Amino acid sequence: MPEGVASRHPFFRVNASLHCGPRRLPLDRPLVMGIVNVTADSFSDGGRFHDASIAIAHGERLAAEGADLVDVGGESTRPGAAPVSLDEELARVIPVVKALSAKGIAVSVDTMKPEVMRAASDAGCAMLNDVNGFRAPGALEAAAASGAAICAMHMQGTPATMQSDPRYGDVVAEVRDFLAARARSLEAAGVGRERIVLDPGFGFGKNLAHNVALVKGLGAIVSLGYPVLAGLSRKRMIGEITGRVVAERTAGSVAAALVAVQNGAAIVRVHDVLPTVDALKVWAALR
Ligand code: 7PJ
Repeated sequence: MPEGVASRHPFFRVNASLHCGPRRLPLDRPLVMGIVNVTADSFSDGGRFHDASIAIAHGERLAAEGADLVDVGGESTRPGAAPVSLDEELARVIPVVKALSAKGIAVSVDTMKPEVMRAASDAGCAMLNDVNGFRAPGALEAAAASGAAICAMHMQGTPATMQSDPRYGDVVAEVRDFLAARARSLEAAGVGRERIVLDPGFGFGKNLAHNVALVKGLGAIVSLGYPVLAGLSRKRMIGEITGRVVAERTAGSVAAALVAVQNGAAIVRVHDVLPTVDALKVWAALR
């Protein structure tokens, strides 16, 4: 990333870093998180990465394409998806975390289950990423016991019900206040603020108007003072705006990632790492 990005951007800060156990991820430029699904029914990968060795190869490829970290998930949060048992989720995720971490790749684990958080920490993960915001009993304690970075996301409702008529008074203020409260709870549980990342949770109990308001109003969440992660890649809102099916949402997703970064996102969570990395290089050089 060219010099000067940090000094001319509302969030990127010279010398700032995200603490992920012994590792530090720089926060003076936008970071790219690549998505590795180890589920049987994830809507955009069709279960192709169910096999651990395929997921490991996919994670290595995303790292080679320039991902700063890869997010490994074994539980689909698609509306109406079948719940995954603890044993099944552990069996899917932990071998992938171990293998990718052993190759020096920073691995995030997308889970709502405290037992998976603990096993993933033991396996060397760099980040725990919970779409439920560490609200399950024992999740705050598991976050505190880990040295990993902690990404807390906002979700209204549960994955099974969240897309049936979500409602807000002021979506930006409600999401901001929820995330501020989760950060306070994490810190009270013993998670240092240099480990905390916040995420508005695009598409999790939000309709298109809510998602658009959150992208435009991202600055209100950025101003809480924590790095903000934005996950817009291939989501329904990209389909609603472009009229494209999941497999044709790369360009729309790259555009969304750029706008999120422009509005202060520190990390973008994406399927299409290579085009996103290139787009961010051009963004940084031309802005
Ligand atoms: C997100 C996530 C997101 C974070 C998923 C999908 C659905 N974790 N896990 N933020 N989305 N932190 O990738 O479409 O937006 S699963």
